[in-house]
Amino acid sequence: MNNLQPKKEHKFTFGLWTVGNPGRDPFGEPTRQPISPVTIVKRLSELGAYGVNFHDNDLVPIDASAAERDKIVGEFKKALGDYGMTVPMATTNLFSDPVFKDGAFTSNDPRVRLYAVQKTMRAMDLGAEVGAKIYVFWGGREGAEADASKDACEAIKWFREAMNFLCEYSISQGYDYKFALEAKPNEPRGDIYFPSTGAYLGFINTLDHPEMVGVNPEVGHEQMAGLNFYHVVAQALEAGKLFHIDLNDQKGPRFDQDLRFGSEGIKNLFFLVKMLEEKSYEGPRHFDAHAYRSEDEEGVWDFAAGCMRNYLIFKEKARRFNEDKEIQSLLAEIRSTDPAFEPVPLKFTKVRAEQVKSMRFNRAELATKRLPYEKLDQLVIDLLLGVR
Ligand code: DIG
Ligand code: MN
Ligand code: MN
Repeated sequence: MNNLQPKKEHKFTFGLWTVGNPGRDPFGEPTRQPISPVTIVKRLSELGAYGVNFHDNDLVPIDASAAERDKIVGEFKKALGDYGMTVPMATTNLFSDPVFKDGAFTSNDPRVRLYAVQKTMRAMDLGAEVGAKIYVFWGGREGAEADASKDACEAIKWFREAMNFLCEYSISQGYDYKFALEAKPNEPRGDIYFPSTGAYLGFINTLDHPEMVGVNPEVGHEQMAGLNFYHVVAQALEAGKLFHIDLNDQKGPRFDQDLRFGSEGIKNLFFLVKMLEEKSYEGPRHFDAHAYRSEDEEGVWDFAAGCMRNYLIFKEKARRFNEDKEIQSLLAEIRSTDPAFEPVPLKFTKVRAEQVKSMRFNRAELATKRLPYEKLDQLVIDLLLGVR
Protein backbone atom coordinates (compact mmCIF):
# COMPACT_ATOMS: atom_id res chain seq x y z
CA MET A 1 0.00 0.00 0.00
CA ASN A 2 1.70 3.25 -1.12
CA ASN A 3 0.49 6.90 -0.81
CA LEU A 4 0.84 6.75 2.99
CA GLN A 5 3.19 9.73 3.06
CA PRO A 6 1.48 12.61 4.96
CA LYS A 7 1.29 15.79 2.90
CA LYS A 8 0.16 19.36 3.65
CA GLU A 9 -2.96 18.70 1.55
CA HIS A 10 -4.11 16.15 4.14
CA LYS A 11 -4.38 18.98 6.70
CA PHE A 12 -2.99 16.97 9.60
CA THR A 13 -2.49 19.12 12.70
CA PHE A 14 -1.32 18.54 16.28
CA GLY A 15 -1.67 20.67 19.40
CA LEU A 16 1.56 21.86 21.00
CA TRP A 17 0.26 20.11 24.12
CA THR A 18 -0.06 16.73 22.33
CA VAL A 19 3.44 15.92 21.12
CA GLY A 20 4.61 18.24 23.91
CA ASN A 21 2.91 16.10 26.56
CA PRO A 22 5.72 15.33 29.07
CA GLY A 23 4.13 12.09 30.28
CA ARG A 24 2.68 13.39 33.55
CA ASP A 25 -0.48 11.64 34.70
CA PRO A 26 -2.59 11.76 37.89
CA PHE A 27 -0.35 9.11 39.41
CA GLY A 28 3.10 10.10 38.21
CA GLU A 29 5.52 12.82 37.33
CA PRO A 30 6.75 13.64 33.79
CA THR A 31 8.84 10.96 32.07
CA ARG A 32 10.02 13.20 29.25
CA GLN A 33 11.82 16.53 28.94
CA PRO A 34 9.75 19.45 27.58
CA ILE A 35 9.94 20.00 23.80
CA SER A 36 10.00 23.64 22.67
CA PRO A 37 7.28 24.99 20.35
CA VAL A 38 9.95 25.70 17.70
CA THR A 39 11.20 22.08 17.81
CA ILE A 40 7.61 20.84 17.62
CA VAL A 41 6.92 22.99 14.56
CA LYS A 42 10.13 21.74 12.90
CA ARG A 43 9.66 18.02 13.63
CA LEU A 44 5.97 17.96 12.71
CA SER A 45 6.71 19.73 9.45
CA GLU A 46 9.37 17.12 8.68
CA LEU A 47 6.80 14.37 9.31
CA GLY A 48 4.39 15.97 6.80
CA ALA A 49 1.97 17.74 9.12
CA TYR A 50 0.07 20.84 7.95
CA GLY A 51 -0.12 22.83 11.15
CA VAL A 52 -0.05 23.19 14.92
CA ASN A 53 -2.65 24.44 17.42
CA PHE A 54 -2.23 25.72 20.95
CA HIS A 55 -3.83 26.84 24.19
CA ASP A 56 -2.66 30.33 25.10
CA ASN A 57 -0.40 28.99 27.85
CA ASP A 58 1.10 26.21 25.73
CA LEU A 59 2.92 29.04 23.98
CA VAL A 60 2.95 31.96 26.43
CA PRO A 61 3.28 31.18 30.17
CA ILE A 62 0.38 32.62 32.18
CA ASP A 63 2.63 35.08 34.05
CA ALA A 64 4.85 36.07 31.10
CA SER A 65 5.59 39.78 30.76
CA ALA A 66 4.56 41.63 27.60
CA ALA A 67 8.18 41.60 26.43
CA GLU A 68 8.52 37.86 27.09
CA ARG A 69 5.23 37.26 25.27
CA ASP A 70 6.38 39.21 22.23
CA LYS A 71 9.71 37.34 22.12
CA ILE A 72 8.04 33.94 22.35
CA VAL A 73 5.42 34.80 19.72
CA GLY A 74 8.09 36.27 17.44
CA GLU A 75 10.18 33.08 17.58
CA PHE A 76 7.07 30.96 17.02
CA LYS A 77 5.95 32.99 14.01
CA LYS A 78 9.46 32.73 12.51
CA ALA A 79 9.41 28.94 12.96
CA LEU A 80 5.99 28.75 11.27
CA GLY A 81 7.45 30.62 8.29
CA ASP A 82 10.71 28.67 8.26
CA TYR A 83 8.93 25.30 8.22
CA GLY A 84 5.80 26.19 6.23
CA MET A 85 3.35 25.43 9.02
CA THR A 86 -0.01 27.06 9.75
CA VAL A 87 -2.10 27.58 12.89
CA PRO A 88 -5.68 26.65 11.97
CA MET A 89 -7.01 26.60 15.53
CA ALA A 90 -6.38 28.24 18.88
CA THR A 91 -7.97 27.74 22.27
CA THR A 92 -7.75 28.88 25.89
CA ASN A 93 -6.49 26.98 28.90
CA LEU A 94 -9.38 27.49 31.29
CA PHE A 95 -8.62 24.38 33.31
CA SER A 96 -5.04 24.21 34.63
CA ASP A 97 -4.73 27.23 36.93
CA PRO A 98 -6.26 26.75 40.43
CA VAL A 99 -8.42 29.82 39.86
CA PHE A 100 -10.62 27.59 37.66
CA LYS A 101 -11.04 24.93 40.36
CA ASP A 102 -14.83 25.49 40.31
CA GLY A 103 -15.16 26.27 36.62
CA ALA A 104 -14.36 29.19 34.37
CA PHE A 105 -17.46 30.57 32.61
CA THR A 106 -19.61 28.63 35.13
CA SER A 107 -17.70 29.39 38.33
CA ASN A 108 -19.91 30.38 41.26
CA ASP A 109 -17.68 33.47 41.62
CA PRO A 110 -18.57 36.25 39.13
CA ARG A 111 -14.97 37.52 39.36
CA VAL A 112 -13.69 34.19 38.04
CA ARG A 113 -16.33 34.18 35.29
CA LEU A 114 -15.16 37.61 34.13
CA TYR A 115 -11.48 36.67 34.42
CA ALA A 116 -12.18 33.63 32.21
CA VAL A 117 -13.76 35.90 29.57
CA GLN A 118 -10.80 38.30 29.78
CA LYS A 119 -8.30 35.42 29.44
CA THR A 120 -10.22 34.08 26.45
CA MET A 121 -10.31 37.48 24.70
CA ARG A 122 -6.53 37.79 25.10
CA ALA A 123 -6.07 34.23 23.82
CA MET A 124 -8.33 35.03 20.85
CA ASP A 125 -6.07 38.02 20.12
CA LEU A 126 -3.03 35.71 20.20
CA GLY A 127 -4.68 33.13 17.95
CA ALA A 128 -5.70 35.80 15.43
CA GLU A 129 -2.14 37.16 15.45
CA VAL A 130 -0.88 33.83 14.05
CA GLY A 131 -3.77 33.30 11.65
CA ALA A 132 -6.11 30.94 13.51
CA LYS A 133 -9.67 30.94 12.13
CA ILE A 134 -11.16 28.25 14.38
CA TYR A 135 -11.49 28.80 18.11
CA VAL A 136 -12.14 25.79 20.33
CA PHE A 137 -13.85 25.86 23.71
CA TRP A 138 -13.36 22.80 25.92
CA GLY A 139 -15.02 23.37 29.27
CA GLY A 140 -12.90 20.91 31.24
CA ARG A 141 -13.75 22.53 34.57
CA GLU A 142 -17.35 23.51 33.73
CA GLY A 143 -19.14 21.01 35.91
CA ALA A 144 -19.63 19.78 39.44
CA GLU A 145 -18.99 17.05 41.97
CA ALA A 146 -21.64 18.25 44.43
CA ASP A 147 -24.75 19.31 42.53
CA ALA A 148 -25.92 21.17 45.63
CA SER A 149 -23.16 23.67 44.85
CA LYS A 150 -24.57 25.03 41.62
CA ASP A 151 -27.90 25.50 39.88
CA ALA A 152 -27.31 23.63 36.59
CA CYS A 153 -29.79 25.90 34.78
CA GLU A 154 -27.95 28.99 36.09
CA ALA A 155 -24.62 27.49 34.97
CA ILE A 156 -25.94 27.07 31.43
CA LYS A 157 -27.08 30.71 31.44
CA TRP A 158 -23.62 31.84 32.61
CA PHE A 159 -21.98 29.74 29.85
CA ARG A 160 -24.35 31.23 27.25
CA GLU A 161 -23.66 34.84 28.27
CA ALA A 162 -19.92 34.23 28.00
CA MET A 163 -20.29 32.65 24.56
CA ASN A 164 -22.56 35.46 23.33
CA PHE A 165 -20.11 38.10 24.62
CA LEU A 166 -17.14 36.35 22.94
CA CYS A 167 -19.01 35.95 19.65
CA GLU A 168 -19.58 39.72 19.71
CA TYR A 169 -15.90 40.27 20.55
CA SER A 170 -14.82 38.19 17.53
CA ILE A 171 -17.19 40.17 15.31
CA SER A 172 -16.06 43.55 16.73
CA GLN A 173 -12.38 42.64 16.24
CA GLY A 174 -12.99 41.33 12.73
CA TYR A 175 -11.41 37.99 13.65
CA ASP A 176 -14.00 35.99 11.68
CA TYR A 177 -13.56 33.07 14.07
CA LYS A 178 -15.65 29.92 13.80
CA PHE A 179 -16.22 28.76 17.39
CA ALA A 180 -16.09 25.00 17.97
CA LEU A 181 -17.47 23.60 21.23
CA GLU A 182 -15.85 20.43 22.55
CA ALA A 183 -17.78 18.10 24.84
CA LYS A 184 -16.62 15.58 27.40
CA PRO A 185 -18.83 13.73 29.95
CA ASN A 186 -16.47 13.89 32.94
CA GLU A 187 -12.80 14.20 34.01
CA PRO A 188 -11.45 16.37 35.45
CA ARG A 189 -14.83 17.32 36.97
CA GLY A 190 -17.03 14.60 38.38
CA ASP A 191 -19.59 15.58 35.74
CA ILE A 192 -19.01 18.16 33.01
CA TYR A 193 -21.87 20.30 31.69
CA PHE A 194 -22.75 19.65 28.04
CA PRO A 195 -21.45 16.05 28.29
CA SER A 196 -21.74 15.12 24.60
CA THR A 197 -21.52 16.71 21.17
CA GLY A 198 -25.27 16.24 20.88
CA ALA A 199 -25.77 18.35 24.00
CA TYR A 200 -23.80 21.17 22.38
CA LEU A 201 -25.74 20.84 19.12
CA GLY A 202 -28.87 21.53 21.18
CA PHE A 203 -27.22 24.44 23.01
CA ILE A 204 -25.90 26.24 19.91
CA ASN A 205 -29.40 27.16 18.72
CA THR A 206 -29.99 29.11 21.98
CA LEU A 207 -27.09 31.50 21.23
CA ASP A 208 -27.34 35.01 19.70
CA HIS A 209 -25.04 34.02 16.80
CA PRO A 210 -25.63 30.29 16.20
CA GLU A 211 -24.21 30.59 12.68
CA MET A 212 -20.75 31.30 14.19
CA VAL A 213 -20.76 28.27 16.45
CA GLY A 214 -20.23 24.58 15.69
CA VAL A 215 -18.69 21.60 17.44
CA ASN A 216 -15.30 19.93 17.89
CA PRO A 217 -16.11 16.26 18.67
CA GLU A 218 -13.31 14.17 20.16
CA VAL A 219 -13.21 10.39 19.62
CA GLY A 220 -12.42 9.40 23.18
CA HIS A 221 -14.80 11.84 24.81
CA GLU A 222 -17.87 10.40 23.07
CA GLN A 223 -16.65 6.85 23.62
CA MET A 224 -16.26 7.58 27.36
CA ALA A 225 -20.04 7.98 27.25
CA GLY A 226 -20.41 4.72 25.29
CA LEU A 227 -21.41 6.46 22.05
CA ASN A 228 -20.61 5.53 18.42
CA PHE A 229 -18.24 8.29 17.30
CA TYR A 230 -19.00 7.76 13.59
CA HIS A 231 -22.70 8.42 14.33
CA VAL A 232 -21.89 11.45 16.50
CA VAL A 233 -19.82 13.07 13.76
CA ALA A 234 -22.44 12.17 11.11
CA GLN A 235 -25.00 14.29 12.97
CA ALA A 236 -22.61 17.24 13.28
CA LEU A 237 -21.54 16.97 9.64
CA GLU A 238 -25.12 16.65 8.38
CA ALA A 239 -26.08 19.73 10.40
CA GLY A 240 -23.21 21.73 8.88
CA LYS A 241 -21.72 22.11 12.37
CA LEU A 242 -18.51 20.05 12.14
CA PHE A 243 -16.17 23.04 12.47
CA HIS A 244 -13.22 21.01 13.81
CA ILE A 245 -12.47 17.47 14.99
CA ASP A 246 -10.18 15.99 17.67
CA LEU A 247 -8.92 12.61 16.47
CA ASN A 248 -7.50 10.08 18.90
CA ASP A 249 -8.50 6.65 20.21
CA GLN A 250 -9.87 5.01 23.32
CA LYS A 251 -10.39 1.52 24.72
CA GLY A 252 -14.09 2.06 25.37
CA PRO A 253 -15.70 3.67 28.42
CA ARG A 254 -12.91 4.44 30.90
CA PHE A 255 -10.70 7.45 31.71
CA ASP A 256 -9.73 9.70 28.78
CA GLN A 257 -6.81 7.89 27.14
CA ASP A 258 -6.06 10.20 24.19
CA LEU A 259 -4.42 7.26 22.39
CA ARG A 260 -2.77 7.30 18.96
CA PHE A 261 -5.45 7.60 16.26
CA GLY A 262 -6.38 4.20 14.83
CA SER A 263 -4.64 2.19 17.54
CA GLU A 264 -7.80 0.70 19.02
CA GLY A 265 -11.23 1.30 17.42
CA ILE A 266 -10.22 0.33 13.89
CA LYS A 267 -13.63 -0.36 12.30
CA ASN A 268 -15.40 2.68 13.78
CA LEU A 269 -12.55 5.00 12.78
CA PHE A 270 -12.44 3.47 9.29
CA PHE A 271 -16.08 4.51 8.76
CA LEU A 272 -15.29 7.92 10.28
CA VAL A 273 -12.42 8.59 7.85
CA LYS A 274 -14.50 7.24 4.93
CA MET A 275 -17.23 9.75 5.82
CA LEU A 276 -14.87 12.73 6.37
CA GLU A 277 -13.29 12.13 2.99
CA GLU A 278 -16.49 11.39 1.06
CA LYS A 279 -18.65 14.10 2.63
CA SER A 280 -15.92 16.66 1.85
CA TYR A 281 -15.15 17.79 5.40
CA GLU A 282 -12.81 20.72 4.72
CA GLY A 283 -11.40 21.27 8.22
CA PRO A 284 -8.13 20.19 9.82
CA ARG A 285 -7.59 16.57 10.84
CA HIS A 286 -6.40 17.44 14.35
CA PHE A 287 -4.84 14.75 16.54
CA ASP A 288 -5.62 15.59 20.14
CA ALA A 289 -3.69 12.64 21.53
CA HIS A 290 -0.36 11.87 23.12
CA ALA A 291 2.29 9.15 23.21
CA TYR A 292 2.24 6.49 25.94
CA ARG A 293 3.84 7.76 29.16
CA SER A 294 6.45 5.01 28.66
CA GLU A 295 7.75 6.60 25.42
CA ASP A 296 10.91 8.70 25.06
CA GLU A 297 11.06 11.66 22.65
CA GLU A 298 11.72 9.47 19.62
CA GLY A 299 8.62 7.52 20.62
CA VAL A 300 6.67 10.79 20.57
CA TRP A 301 7.52 11.24 16.89
CA ASP A 302 6.66 7.56 16.22
CA PHE A 303 3.29 8.36 17.82
CA ALA A 304 2.75 11.42 15.61
CA ALA A 305 3.72 9.54 12.45
CA GLY A 306 1.40 6.67 13.47
CA CYS A 307 -1.62 8.97 13.85
CA MET A 308 -1.22 10.29 10.31
CA ARG A 309 -0.31 6.87 8.87
CA ASN A 310 -3.43 5.23 10.28
CA TYR A 311 -5.64 8.01 8.90
CA LEU A 312 -4.14 7.47 5.43
CA ILE A 313 -4.48 3.67 5.71
CA PHE A 314 -8.21 4.10 6.47
CA LYS A 315 -8.50 6.56 3.57
CA GLU A 316 -6.96 4.01 1.17
CA LYS A 317 -9.15 1.21 2.58
CA ALA A 318 -12.20 3.43 1.93
CA ARG A 319 -11.15 3.73 -1.71
CA ARG A 320 -10.87 -0.08 -1.90
CA PHE A 321 -14.28 -0.48 -0.19
CA ASN A 322 -15.85 1.68 -2.91
CA GLU A 323 -14.10 -0.31 -5.66
CA ASP A 324 -14.82 -3.73 -4.15
CA LYS A 325 -17.32 -5.40 -6.50
CA GLU A 326 -18.60 -7.91 -3.92
CA ILE A 327 -19.17 -5.22 -1.28
CA GLN A 328 -20.86 -2.90 -3.74
CA SER A 329 -23.09 -5.66 -5.11
CA LEU A 330 -24.17 -6.59 -1.56
CA LEU A 331 -24.97 -2.93 -0.85
CA ALA A 332 -27.03 -2.74 -4.05
CA GLU A 333 -28.96 -5.86 -2.99
CA ILE A 334 -29.55 -4.48 0.53
CA ARG A 335 -30.80 -1.15 -0.81
CA SER A 336 -33.00 -2.68 -3.53
CA THR A 337 -36.77 -2.86 -3.28
CA ASP A 338 -39.73 -4.07 -5.33
CA PRO A 339 -39.34 -2.40 -8.77
CA ALA A 340 -43.13 -2.11 -8.93
CA PHE A 341 -43.18 -0.05 -5.69
CA GLU A 342 -43.97 3.60 -6.30
CA PRO A 343 -42.67 5.68 -3.38
CA VAL A 344 -44.49 8.83 -2.26
CA PRO A 345 -42.07 11.76 -1.73
CA LEU A 346 -42.28 12.78 1.97
CA LYS A 347 -42.70 16.46 1.15
CA PHE A 348 -46.00 17.19 2.80
CA THR A 349 -49.15 17.98 0.87
CA LYS A 350 -52.67 16.99 1.86
CA VAL A 351 -52.83 14.86 -1.27
CA ARG A 352 -49.63 13.05 -0.32
CA ALA A 353 -50.86 12.54 3.22
CA GLU A 354 -53.97 10.82 1.88
CA GLN A 355 -51.81 8.80 -0.57
CA VAL A 356 -49.57 7.57 2.26
CA LYS A 357 -52.51 6.80 4.53
CA SER A 358 -54.22 4.80 1.78
CA MET A 359 -51.13 2.76 0.75
CA ARG A 360 -51.42 -1.00 1.34
CA PHE A 361 -48.43 -2.83 2.86
CA ASN A 362 -47.92 -6.54 3.27
CA ARG A 363 -46.02 -6.57 6.58
CA ALA A 364 -45.31 -10.30 6.45
CA GLU A 365 -43.88 -10.02 2.97
CA LEU A 366 -41.81 -6.92 3.89
CA ALA A 367 -40.36 -8.78 6.88
CA THR A 368 -38.95 -11.54 4.64
CA LYS A 369 -36.41 -9.28 2.90
CA ARG A 370 -32.87 -10.77 3.09
CA LEU A 371 -30.27 -8.56 4.85
CA PRO A 372 -26.79 -10.20 4.46
CA TYR A 373 -25.12 -7.96 7.03
CA GLU A 374 -22.97 -10.78 8.44
CA LYS A 375 -21.45 -11.30 4.98
CA LEU A 376 -21.09 -7.55 4.42
CA ASP A 377 -19.43 -6.92 7.78
CA GLN A 378 -17.06 -9.87 7.27
CA LEU A 379 -16.00 -8.38 3.92
CA VAL A 380 -15.20 -5.14 5.80
CA ILE A 381 -13.15 -7.14 8.33
CA ASP A 382 -11.35 -8.93 5.48
CA LEU A 383 -10.66 -5.55 3.89
CA LEU A 384 -9.35 -3.98 7.09
CA LEU A 385 -7.20 -7.01 7.95
CA GLY A 386 -5.69 -7.03 4.49
CA VAL A 387 -7.22 -10.37 3.43
CA ARG A 388 -8.90 -8.83 0.33
C1 DIG B 1 -9.02 18.12 25.59
O1 DIG B 1 -9.48 17.13 24.74
C2 DIG B 1 -9.20 19.47 24.98
C3 DIG B 1 -8.08 20.38 25.34
O2 DIG B 1 -6.90 19.69 25.05
C4 DIG B 1 -8.25 21.50 24.37
O3 DIG B 1 -8.89 22.56 25.02
C5 DIG B 1 -9.13 20.97 23.29
C6 DIG B 1 -8.59 21.37 21.96
O4 DIG B 1 -8.71 20.38 21.02
N1 DIG B 1 -9.21 19.53 23.56
MN1 MN C 1 -9.27 13.82 25.42
MN1 MN D 1 -9.70 17.61 22.59
